[in-house]
Amino acid sequence: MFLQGSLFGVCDPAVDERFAEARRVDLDDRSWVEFVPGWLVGADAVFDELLDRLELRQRTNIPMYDSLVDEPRLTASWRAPADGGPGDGPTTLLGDILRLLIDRYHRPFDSIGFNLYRDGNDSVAWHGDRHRHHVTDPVVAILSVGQARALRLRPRGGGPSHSWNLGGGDLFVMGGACQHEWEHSVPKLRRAVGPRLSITYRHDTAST
Ligand SMILES: O=C(O)CCC(=O)C(=O)O
Repeated sequence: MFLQGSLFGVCDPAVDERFAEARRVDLDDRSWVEFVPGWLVGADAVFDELLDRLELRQRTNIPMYDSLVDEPRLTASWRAPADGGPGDGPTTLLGDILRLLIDRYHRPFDSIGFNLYRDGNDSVAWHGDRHRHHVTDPVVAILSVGQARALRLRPRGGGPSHSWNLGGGDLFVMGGACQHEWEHSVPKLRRAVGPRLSITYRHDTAST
């Protein structure tokens, strides 16, 4: 069964409500990831629509080690209304996806972060998401549209890394102790690559 967006007309983008292609990988006995290749059909239309609608900005003066740097990507964010419900989402489809993720992963997803990697020079360094300091074992779900970029995971502080190429409607979910005990990054690329937008669902409290 495919859930369809309603904004797009004839070839409406759609996601697979059954998550039929989901592949789960246990990174260790506390941390897991789930990869659903091509979960969103019509990802290019969603990419174009979001690029038109979002007010993407570059964050500046970000503390990095001993200096302040401009973040090498553009970002925007959406947060659910404070009434406790998931709200409508920034578009109908993204709101429907938020509700699907709540049902599948049993977490109260309430925000969406958008990250635009304009080309191979844009990146994000190794990190665990900061909300791990107030949410235990948060689940983070990343839907990728546009060109594929590598998302890497390694044990916190270093060690052999795993890599997934994410773009074109792929869904990638990190759960268990991933944000506490693992770090993730999107490395810069030396070769030319087109833009990728990651649509990142998070929850700011622990349970549904
Ligand atoms: O863009 C991605 O796939 C990763 C995003 C991310 O790690 C972050 O914004 O914290």
